[in-house]
Amino acid sequence: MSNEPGKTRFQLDLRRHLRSQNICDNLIHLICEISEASKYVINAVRTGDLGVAGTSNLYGEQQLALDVLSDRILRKRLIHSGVVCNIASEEMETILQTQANSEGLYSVAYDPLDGSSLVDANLAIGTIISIFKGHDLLQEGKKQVAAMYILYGPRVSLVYSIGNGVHEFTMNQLMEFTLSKENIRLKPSGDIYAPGGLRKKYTPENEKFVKYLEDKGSKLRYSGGFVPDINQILIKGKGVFMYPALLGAPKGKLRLLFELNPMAFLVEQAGGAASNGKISILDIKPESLDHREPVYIGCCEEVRKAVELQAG
Ligand code: AFP
Repeated sequence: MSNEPGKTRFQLDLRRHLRSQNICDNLIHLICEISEASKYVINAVRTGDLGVAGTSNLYGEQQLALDVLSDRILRKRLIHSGVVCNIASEEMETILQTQANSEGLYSVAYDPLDGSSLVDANLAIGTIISIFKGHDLLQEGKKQVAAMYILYGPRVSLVYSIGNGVHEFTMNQLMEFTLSKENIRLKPSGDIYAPGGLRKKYTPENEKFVKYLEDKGSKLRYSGGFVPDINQILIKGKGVFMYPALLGAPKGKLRLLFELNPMAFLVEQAGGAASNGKISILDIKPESLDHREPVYIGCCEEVRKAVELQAG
């Protein structure tokens, strides 16, 4: 198989691509099961009830019927896969143990429908997945063995890494994921930026960073969905996303386990960087399931500049 950066190959499906990566059958099975589950999630997104479920998650956020349904779809599939011992979801309060013996098995943390509040406006959203070997989910992100997301946009795409580059697959008319971009790479610097959070709550350091980006000619490209925003950076090969500490919210908004770790793994695999402003996202040991961190993620040069400005 060609490893040339940016080389496009059609019709190679996800399972065959995974088989060529020299990884164990259980991990191949797990990633394929998640890709199958995403087909039911996209169906729910396209046709399901847009109302609230009448319940809330561990952050006290109101759950949409779609959040609850997507969570059930993924959880069921993971349990029945037979290769998962522990499951954590942004929509569940505690870790679900499905098998006591973790030998040869995996643990999965996921956000079933990130950005679900955008569905009523028919904007792009996604599923984010983080995979560890064994039972421990509260480990540094650098210990992930795989990370992936599925983006539900005008097209459905799946981007994964098992620590050997980042690869994009696109769903075809038969609902199969076929390879559309192999070995995605980020440039050292880029000219698009996606800033999350209310600007009037930015600290002076983050105001300076935005000014730096604007002065160097970066264009604003923020969708309000973490998956499409990170996907844009990966596919365009440039840019930076930030969700900084805010006045009154020193840890920002995004969750380490369900959002930041998997995206940081993917972006670093593509040659980019991810930091909380001080240290690499992948070096942070989660204190709890709901651990949040500020984030600067994307091209190395912009992330380095953000860290430099945080230091004052
Ligand atoms: P939800 O999962 O609650 O819809 O939040 C979406 C999200 O976590 C992420 O997808 C965005 O990057 C971020 O929030 C947007 O937050 P702001 O609306 O505060 O910019």
